[in-house]
This record gives sequence, structure tokens and C-alpha cells, in this order.
Amino acid sequence: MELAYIGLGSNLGEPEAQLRAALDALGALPASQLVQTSSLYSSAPLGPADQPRYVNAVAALRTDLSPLALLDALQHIEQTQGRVRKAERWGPRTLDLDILLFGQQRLDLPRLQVPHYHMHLRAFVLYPLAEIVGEQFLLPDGQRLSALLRACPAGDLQRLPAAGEAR
Ligand code: PH2
Ligand code: MG
Ligand code: MG
Repeated sequence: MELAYIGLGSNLGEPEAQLRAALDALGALPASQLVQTSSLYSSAPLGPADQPRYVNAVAALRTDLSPLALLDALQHIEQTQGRVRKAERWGPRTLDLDILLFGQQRLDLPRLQVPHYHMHLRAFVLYPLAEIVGEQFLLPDGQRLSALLRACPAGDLQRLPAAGEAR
């Protein structure tokens, strides 16, 4: 069993609905258990500016799947929810599911690099992650999440109210 952290993102279709459907799909994965999910956050697009804002979140999944089996499963969920792969780097997408962390493992495979590259620089990853693991969390390279947060301003990241929560 490993505890994997998954980054979710969407900026096409109905992003909030895409993320909620993806969380349901994560909860239904074989040999896995969804143990925590962050709030949803709205964030300005990183990369090309001429695309809609993103909705992002982070989820913790306890799993017996291997890292590559989990990657296959995540890509299957992305495709099921209408993702079309385009050449444009950092372009808009209906759903993006990234393996951020897989326990304390470090992997550098052709298809999968873990920890996810640049996650330590992205407010839309670090703040939702901190919401579920706390700032004392240690990354595989020994860095504490609190130090990464101090170096990464939240900018215009906005926590979205949960369904039923007062705005
Ligand atoms: N994902 C990208 C490119 N840019 N910007 C934000 N705010 N959130 C994302 O998840 C995101 C992005 C490609 O994966
Ligand atoms: Mg991504
Ligand atoms: Mg991705």
C-alpha cells in the first residue's frame, strides 16, 4: 500500500463538475481507497494566457496499484471525461490528473516522473496539498511543505466554497 497524491485540474466544459466526477472515479478505482480531498480552487492559467481559468484540487489515494498501473487508470479517467490530447504545451483541457507524489518514491521513467516536476513552484498544487496534509509534511527530497509555501505566494488562488457552504 502506498499513499499517492493526485493533482486534478480542468478549464474546459464545466470544470467543477469535471473535478467532482473525477473524484468519484478515483474513489471507484480497483485496489484503492480515496482517503482525502482538498477543496476546489480557482487559479489563473499557467502557460498560455488566452485560456479560461482552471479549477484545481488535490486528492490522497491509498493504493495497491503500481505507479504505472495508476497512471494508466488516471489516463483512462481523463479519456472517459472527454480529454483530447493536443500538441500545445500547457493548453486547455477538460481534465488533467497528475500523480504528484507516490509515497516517498522517486521515479524517473519515460512515462512518469515523480514527484511531479515543478509541483514545488505551483500555488495551485501546494496550497490544496497543504490543506489535506498540513504544512509540516515532508517531501521525498526532505523539503518541508511550509518552506515551499513560503517561497510560493498564493497569488490569485481562490478556494471555492463547497456545495452548500455559504459564499
Ligand atoms: N495545468 C496545466 C497548465 N496550466 N494552470 C493552472 N492554473 N492549473 C493547472 O492545473 C494547469 C495550468 C497543464 O497541466
Ligand atoms: Mg498538469
Ligand atoms: Mg497531466
